[in-house]
Amino acid sequence: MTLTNMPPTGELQALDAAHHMHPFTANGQLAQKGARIITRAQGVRLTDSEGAELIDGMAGLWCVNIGYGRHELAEAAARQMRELPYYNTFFQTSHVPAIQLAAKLAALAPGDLNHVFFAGSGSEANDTNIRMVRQYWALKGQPERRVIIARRNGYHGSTMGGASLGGMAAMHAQGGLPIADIAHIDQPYWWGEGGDMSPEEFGRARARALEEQILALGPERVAAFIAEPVQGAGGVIIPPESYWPEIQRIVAKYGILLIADEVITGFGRLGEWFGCQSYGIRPHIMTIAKGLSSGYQPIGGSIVCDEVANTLAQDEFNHGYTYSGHPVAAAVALENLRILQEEHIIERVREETAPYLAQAWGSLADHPLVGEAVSRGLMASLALTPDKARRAAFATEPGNVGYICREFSFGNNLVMRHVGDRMIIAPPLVITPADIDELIARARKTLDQTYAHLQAEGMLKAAA
Ligand code: PXG
Repeated sequence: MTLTNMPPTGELQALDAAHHMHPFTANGQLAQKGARIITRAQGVRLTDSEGAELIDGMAGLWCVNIGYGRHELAEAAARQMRELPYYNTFFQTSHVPAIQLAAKLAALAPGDLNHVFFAGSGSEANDTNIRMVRQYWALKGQPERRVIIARRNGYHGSTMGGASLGGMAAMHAQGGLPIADIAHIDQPYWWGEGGDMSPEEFGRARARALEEQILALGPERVAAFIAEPVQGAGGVIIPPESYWPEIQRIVAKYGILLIADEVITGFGRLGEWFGCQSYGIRPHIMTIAKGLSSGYQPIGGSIVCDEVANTLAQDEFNHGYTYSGHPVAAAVALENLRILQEEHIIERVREETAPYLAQAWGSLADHPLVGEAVSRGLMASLALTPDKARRAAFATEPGNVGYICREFSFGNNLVMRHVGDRMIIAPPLVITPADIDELIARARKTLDQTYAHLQAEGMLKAAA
């Protein structure tokens, strides 16, 4: 549909409200207001149905790593659809795109992560991981090792398995989650939960919570620990440097499997191919999705180490999806990886844009409303606070101020999300320093407007 024959915005909004159920949305509320309708995109910019141009500070949903408008991916999809639009890999068949993508991922992934099980999304891949680690221990003669330890405020997807691994209280509150044999420990969120400890002390303490949980459960019952190198949906929580080395030590000590959920941190977000490389983490399994295809096609998967894959190979693994390794999605992912590699996009993040963003975003810390402004690679967050010195929360319900800030941001044509009262960005990896300057200018204006609004409404009060 071109802009010339597109129905008016109001008509589209009415149809949307009448028939389209949005994810993670109070649909009644949205229906009153009307969704903003995005019609086109190029580079790091979106266009809406009214012709306004927005900076996409979230790369879609943390996924459009190479930016919008890359026709090479459209060509790859069209070529593959003409040649072989679909075939499965279940019953002793394979196809070229799945083979090539698996081999490419094995080459890119660190260590002996040499085997790929494909899924349609990050959630599905984490469901695979639950099945896979439990089956691994069963084949090892330790079927009682079933418990997977995860973290509160971690995000691992929205399927029953993924949401169970995740530590989102609001998700667990609906639908009887988590499933059995999942345990949660606290997150390494120093600004919000670190109290009087230094970040390094706190990072070690929160890592040791893993050891305490293992001992409480009984080490012989623990199958795996899963975590995001940097929590994304939880609010871009960057762990203290002391955290991951201590986790790594504990995982090795008890011989449990480590699953790194790289759905957001994979494919360049932290300035390396994988977030694990940025932190020196050595996982047995990595969850991937999003940046694997830059969101141009839905595809995810698990990259698995030799030991786990070779053990699983001893028996039939009773698991798989119709779209595991979908040829069109795999062909598009391959083209995406080619572009990331040949255009040195990840090196540019590491050497140029991440340091630039760190400085520009960090400069927002001088704003009266900002408690901390932090980034790692091209993911960044800031904490809104009524009292910087005390790292205080607002007296009003958590998330109210964040929501107000997000509304101003949207009004300023900047897509910046809120998670509670943290504001977050994760722009396409092709963002330039000039784009970053524009993003920061809009973010600062947004903070000024939010501050003035809170002042006028008497909302600058700290919680007791
Ligand atoms: N793991 C991580 C770390 C994720 O961020 C998933 C798994 C699930 O992937 P799928 O492809 O099934 O969505 C994710 C997804 C948000 C938001 O509000 C984040 C995600 C998805 C939807 C919303 O930040 N991350």
